[in-house]
Amino acid sequence: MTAIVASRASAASRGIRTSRAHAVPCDSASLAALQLGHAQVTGATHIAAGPFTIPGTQLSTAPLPAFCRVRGEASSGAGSLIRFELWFPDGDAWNAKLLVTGNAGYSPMLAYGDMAMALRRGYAVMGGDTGHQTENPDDLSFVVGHHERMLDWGARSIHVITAAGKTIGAALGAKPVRRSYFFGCSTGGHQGVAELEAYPDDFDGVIAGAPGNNRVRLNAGFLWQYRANHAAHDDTMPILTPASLALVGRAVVAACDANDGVRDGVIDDPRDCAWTPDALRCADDRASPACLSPVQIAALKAMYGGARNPRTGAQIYPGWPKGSEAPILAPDGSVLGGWNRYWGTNAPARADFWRYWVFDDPKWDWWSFDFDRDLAVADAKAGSAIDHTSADLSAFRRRGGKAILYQGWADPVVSAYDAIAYYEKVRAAQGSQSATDGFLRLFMVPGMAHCARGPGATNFGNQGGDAPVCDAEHDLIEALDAWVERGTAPDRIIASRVENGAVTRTRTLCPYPRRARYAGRGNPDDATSFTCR
Ligand SMILES: [Ca+2]
Repeated sequence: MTAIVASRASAASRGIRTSRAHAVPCDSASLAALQLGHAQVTGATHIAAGPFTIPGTQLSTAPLPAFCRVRGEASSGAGSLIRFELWFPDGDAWNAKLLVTGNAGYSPMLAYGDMAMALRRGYAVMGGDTGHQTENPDDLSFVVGHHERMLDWGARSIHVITAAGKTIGAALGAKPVRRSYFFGCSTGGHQGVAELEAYPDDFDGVIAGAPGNNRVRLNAGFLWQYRANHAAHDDTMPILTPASLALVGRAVVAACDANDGVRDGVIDDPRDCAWTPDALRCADDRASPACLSPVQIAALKAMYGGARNPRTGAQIYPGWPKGSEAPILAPDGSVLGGWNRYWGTNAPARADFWRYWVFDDPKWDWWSFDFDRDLAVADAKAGSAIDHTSADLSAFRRRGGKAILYQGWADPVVSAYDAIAYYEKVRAAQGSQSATDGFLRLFMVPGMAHCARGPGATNFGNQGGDAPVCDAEHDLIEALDAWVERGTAPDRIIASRVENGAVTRTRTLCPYPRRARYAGRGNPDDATSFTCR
């Protein structure tokens, strides 16, 4: 408070006029004078209304209202540097709430699309770089010799910048931040779950999509896929190819699409799908583009089965569901999904994770990895720093927090089965479905790949832009806000399928374990033909 008073005085002494009485103006000197504890404002710029060019890209956001763009640095201790931005809407536009966005993969990139979306709704929004500064977003060597950066990346960076953001927001708006929310998917989902567990006072509400919070095991899952897809010690010839996955995807959908009562190219719940790879076995046991060889079938079965401890047989990470295999192409031809994005071609996906986060060995050999002994090493070294899989969310529940988890059934990155396993663990710790429903709900999304897109109805305010209808029944942030502010829990979320700018299908998403069931009559492209049961 002292700092805020001091900076008001300094602004006044320089004759700066502000549109709001007592608000700290949007300029670098005034904001740099704020006492932020482990953070410092390094610059502030007023941005006029209009499209905003996303830093480091040629892309622009949709038009934004005028805002103050604050840049800052935070630190959780020696060796830690976390860069962040906070965007604060002009004038009376601020809704007195702060929304903190999460990250993707191991990238320092901010979720500018999400920030723009929330800014337009009146939120002060922020995002940080996880404590990772390298030119190449996939360079994972930044943690070598810096264990604290692993801690920052996993969760602590969000905690540290959120504390700073609350003070900066209060200074710019001349009133306290009344509500704070977190919004992220993938690594952002990981960060959201970490916040629920480790920093339950940071947020009144958390949205965590496709959470990668079981990170060591997730990367072990990728490694398992790679090894299943190659003859031992042979990195040259994958057993299954993207074309094989497309073949499998077509067969799986043909076999199981109608199980849910609607033939729409989407398997609503892959647990109902009894298809097995043997159905594609080549008649003469020789591989052809139209069928699978015995070796390919064995590889596919190993992948569906998921990683297991060779000594105990315990599941390390579940396999990926049927319906998540095939490459998904965007209209521009880019590949959005499919196992091939993460199984690695000549080296396992995220090999650098094992090299730099676990073994400190740039020459680490994935063929020597032991899924018993070496996984224990990984759990102790990296898991202790970055995994957030505790079922104890009681502190978050006690403080009145609300959390929405969501997960695509066709996600080839985070296995839907792992997201469900985490949810069920939390529910068991709560003791009942109703106690869990009171503060935490998981929405499974049929036909959605990683965080967004896919053959299903996958738009509900989750992909850097507003849902087609921006209200609590159709949009994640609005749903969370209604739950926190008014106690209106999301009993369903209506997702839309948007093609060429038009809504072509709507579908009800239900709080797990309920599913949207087709009533057997009515338009199957209309959410009103489905009920949660
Ligand atoms: Ca279907």
